[in-house]
Amino acid sequence: MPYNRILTIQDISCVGQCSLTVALPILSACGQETAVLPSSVLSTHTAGFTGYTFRDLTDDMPAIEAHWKKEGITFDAVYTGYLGSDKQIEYVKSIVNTCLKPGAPFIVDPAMADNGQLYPGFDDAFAATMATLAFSGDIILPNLTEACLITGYEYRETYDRAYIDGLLDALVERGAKTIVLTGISYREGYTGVVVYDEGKYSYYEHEHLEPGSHGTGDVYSATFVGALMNGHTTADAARIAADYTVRCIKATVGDKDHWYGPKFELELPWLIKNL
Ligand code: PXL
Repeated sequence: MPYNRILTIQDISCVGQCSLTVALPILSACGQETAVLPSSVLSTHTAGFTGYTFRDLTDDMPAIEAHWKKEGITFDAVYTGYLGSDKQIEYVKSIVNTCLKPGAPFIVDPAMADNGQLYPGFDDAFAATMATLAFSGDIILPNLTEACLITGYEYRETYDRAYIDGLLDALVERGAKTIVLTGISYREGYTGVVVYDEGKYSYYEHEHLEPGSHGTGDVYSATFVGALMNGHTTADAARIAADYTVRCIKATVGDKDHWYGPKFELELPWLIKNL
């Protein structure tokens, strides 16, 4: 198993099973050294809870970058998720320039929206800045809503393969290199992931389970990065991440009190075995 040092930059939602509290254990389970840069600390995530606290850590970022630079600390991959502000995105770009090893992948999950809507606290200006980060990445992991927001492509709830092809063209035109587009459904009861890599389209279909809980996108992205850094191809990493995410949702759906995040911990033994 290749052992890499990965930096992941996203928030800590203290309660809610998303972002860093998902990415760190999953990447560790994937056998990867994982460094974290918390973009902010919230008492809970923002989807379904009200009155959460929000401590912005943007202003800490330049000093953290300077210290890493002084220590000569570099990373074999950088993977970003939920970020809190435009200024933060500019700092993230600088950290990637300073600390990512030459030729190493920069993976961006533009985590900011779902089901046609931006998460609370985000606006179109933020989406435009997130687009600049996404298109500077080597691999992007948007859902359909995020892919539309970063390209300006019309969001539709129902669509066909021609619509998705048009969206992929729009992403490539803006500068996307490798695209892993999640939550694409061509028939009732199923959804899947489109991988567009070196001009080739592939699709991995899996069961569609309702209700999908918040944080499943973060489970998906962290698992994708962990599998990729274990040497799997983009398409294989996308498939492993899909299978694991479906298992996590299945482990959660029966428990109505556990609406706020996926019980991903229960399926970590499966992930470790199937990497
Ligand atoms: O990527 C999901 C996520 C991460 N972090 C915070 C969130 C959400 C989704 O709503 O609110 C703070």
